[in-house]
Amino acid sequence: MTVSHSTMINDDLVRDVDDDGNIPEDLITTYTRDGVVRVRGMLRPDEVGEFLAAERDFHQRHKADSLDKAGTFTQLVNVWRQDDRLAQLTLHPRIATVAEQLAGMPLRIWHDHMLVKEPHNNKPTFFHQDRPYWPHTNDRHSLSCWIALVDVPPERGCMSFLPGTQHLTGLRPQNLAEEEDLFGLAPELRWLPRITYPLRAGDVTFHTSYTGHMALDNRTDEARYAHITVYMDAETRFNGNPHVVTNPLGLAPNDRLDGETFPEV
Ligand SMILES: O=C(O)CCC(=O)C(=O)O
Repeated sequence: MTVSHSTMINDDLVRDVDDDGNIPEDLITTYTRDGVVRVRGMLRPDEVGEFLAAERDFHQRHKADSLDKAGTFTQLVNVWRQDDRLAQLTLHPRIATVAEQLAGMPLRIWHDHMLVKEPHNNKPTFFHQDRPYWPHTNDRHSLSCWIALVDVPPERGCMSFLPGTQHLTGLRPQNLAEEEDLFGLAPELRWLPRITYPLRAGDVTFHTSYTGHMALDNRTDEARYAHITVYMDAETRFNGNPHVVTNPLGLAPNDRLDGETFPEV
């Protein structure tokens, strides 16, 4: 389908954040209550243009290396380690400042990833939590910033969240290609109200790593470019389990996740 409004730049920019990364107290309250919050106008239009160009270039050059083979999206992980322009996005100080206000503690980068949904991809990303995938211990909090680099209305694959599920720990990792997996583990979640946040280019959402979430399929004629920066408690240690980010690093259980791979923000 065709989405008629601008798909590149938020031309009637609404900003919930100033250039230094200060946000109103009520957004912190929303994040604490729901485990998710939308922050509009995180990136200025000039920044969106630069980062989208970098994201498109990188995607064209590397899409064959996608970790996802199910056709849900192109998933390219730790792009900031390979591309200087994208490093400026992942390490963006304004975004990190907001993340630390929400988390209420010093943070490090865990990893980033680019998630591109091709036009008419016909595949939602089904409900899951993030934290069960990760080889972390000694962590008090972790959260993702989902950055829209094009306008992402529901028709192009924006995210929906299960508010309050940030308190649900201890589930095994869920399969994001299986619609029923999370609900099979926790049937009561099916009846929670869901929050869907359409995003203009440059808007973001932050969700905790336990907040259940999904993304719709892309039914439009344009690709959905999202860049996700994942932050973890600066005290996080490695629990010894396999993960694509830590597998090459030769870590021992209980090692700190620090150094240049996991910089403080
Ligand atoms: O954008 C998507 O399709 C899913 C994103 C997601 O699950 C996440 O950012 O944790």
